[in-house]
Amino acid sequence: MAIGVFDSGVGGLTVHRELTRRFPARDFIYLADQAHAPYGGRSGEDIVELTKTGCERLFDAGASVVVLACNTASAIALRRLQQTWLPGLRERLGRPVNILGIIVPTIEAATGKPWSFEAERPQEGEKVASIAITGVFCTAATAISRVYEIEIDKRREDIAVFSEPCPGLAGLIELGAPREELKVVIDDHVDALRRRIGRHPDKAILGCTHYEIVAELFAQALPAGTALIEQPKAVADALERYFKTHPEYDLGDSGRRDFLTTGQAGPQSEMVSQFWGAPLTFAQA
Ligand code: DGN
Repeated sequence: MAIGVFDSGVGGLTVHRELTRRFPARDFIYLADQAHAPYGGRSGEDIVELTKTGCERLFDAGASVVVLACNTASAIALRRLQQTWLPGLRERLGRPVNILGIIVPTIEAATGKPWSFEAERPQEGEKVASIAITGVFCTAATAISRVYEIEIDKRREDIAVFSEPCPGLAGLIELGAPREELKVVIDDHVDALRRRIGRHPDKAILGCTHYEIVAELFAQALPAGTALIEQPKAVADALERYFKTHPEYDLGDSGRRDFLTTGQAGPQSEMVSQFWGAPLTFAQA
């Protein structure tokens, strides 16, 4: 059995790399749905169906837990699949399985507040001392879902959230576009967000796992005072806590690493190999 990691493409590798560092002895199966990437401009129904099919492949290949290493799928499909699909699947497979998302762990890292913070919210009429701004760079689908705004607002009244959709950026990274081209696009979005809110954000979340591959371009475009939240680390922290309280999952212990794609099997772009630190080849799913 294994930990499954799912994304529309190569973005989830940023989460996978951190998870394999954290759980080196565990078995991992990575699935990139490159035949259907990018997800960011697709309809909600499409994203739910594609995510379900991807998870099914991973469970059939022996995953016990599938991490949706994709903000778009976590925002749009996670709750639907957990509520409507998982119970039947567990019955069919006859073993414990689960699907976990990456947005709540990221929000907990960004706000320092777990779900139970609800009780500590300021009373109505109580003054909030100052408002900090968190900017979220993400796909159009994630921005439209307003998941970051909604979830952060549940925890903190002193944080204002502004999502900046970056349509097309994940696709460019997926295809290994030149860094100079990506830099222009990223600089534009950072500037668009600054103009929209009147200043740079205090914290920034790269709310699309693809963007983490070029995190240094975001860091260069943002001022030194803007703290970048590390989503892969936040996810690994949350998973470590989760496995401590959920010993029922068989995660394998032979250190196996499989990389599968629904698209064209073969080597990934130079940019991905650079990020990975070695040439990376996907096999056909
Ligand atoms: N990497 C994914 C995300 O975090 O949203 C999806 C990118 C895409 O398919 N557009």
